Amino acid sequence: MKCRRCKAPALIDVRRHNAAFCAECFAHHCREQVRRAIDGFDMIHPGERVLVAVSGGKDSLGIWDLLVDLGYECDGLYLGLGIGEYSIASGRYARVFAASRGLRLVEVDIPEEYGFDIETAATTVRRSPCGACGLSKRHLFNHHALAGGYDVVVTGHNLDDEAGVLLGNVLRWDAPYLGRQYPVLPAAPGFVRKVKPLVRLSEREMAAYCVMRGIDYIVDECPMAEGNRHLAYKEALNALEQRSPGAKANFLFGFLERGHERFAGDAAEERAGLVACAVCGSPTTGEVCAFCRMGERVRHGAAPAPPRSH
Ligand code: Q46
Ligand code: ZN
Repeated sequence: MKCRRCKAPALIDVRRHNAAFCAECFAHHCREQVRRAIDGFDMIHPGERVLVAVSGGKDSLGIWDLLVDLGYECDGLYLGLGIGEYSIASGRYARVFAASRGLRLVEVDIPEEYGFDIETAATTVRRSPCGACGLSKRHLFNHHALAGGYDVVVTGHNLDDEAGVLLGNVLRWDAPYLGRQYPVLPAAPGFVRKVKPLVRLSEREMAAYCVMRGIDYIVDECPMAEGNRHLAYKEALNALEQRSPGAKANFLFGFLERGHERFAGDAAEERAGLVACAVCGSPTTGEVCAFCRMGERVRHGAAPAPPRSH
């Protein structure tokens, strides 16, 4: 097996591209995929301040590394979720990576700053842990990006993540979610732009990228991930990909190119008519946003304190 680009012995094959690469050319391939995603979807403009949502896993550390290599000015934001040993270890990986590259990592510890951890919040409001976690992450990344004057938030969702979520949304024909599923969510009053520059790279490519670049990341899955429906969707897509390389990318990019527009109206309708949360100012449909309501209930009905910004 030879590298497609330089003909040296290859270290990894990428079946959906019918290609194999040596370590150096593989890093070039990953950068190219990110560059094409950014240009193709108009994600980040020159001179903008970028905030990377960092979890300590391969995708978030990998995209931070790739963006810095591509010349973007990016800081990281790590959220301490209070998920026991998993959170302690993942924070450590994020800090070590940032220090090794001389990058700025902003840290927000949810139990310390907001008085609850994800598991307790989930039980109190009778949501799944991932539901409570997702709500907290969306809220806090947006809140801290606005407070810190960033233009855009980058998340490490990869091709497998996005295709898995799409499959779930299609199985339920969830029109507002389908309308929102796009690698760029534009800025709106109270919302910073959110982008997913890893949409053209698979989970396997990101793991290989980190190994080849010497990036140490948390390999253990979050203990709350069990029972997450998306895992089943990803497995189903992996079985299809195995039989027919490229199926996953065709499914996702076919939707983005030909299907998404048909649902865009459903998502826009949802964003219209939002008002500012009485506690934190974030856009919401009710008087107090879901994040502040959740915190309030966990703290046993105490009036929610306005969140501190960094
Ligand atoms: S961290 Fe949070 Fe994930 Fe853990 S609780 Fe679920 S959503 S699985 S990416
Ligand atoms: Zn709020």
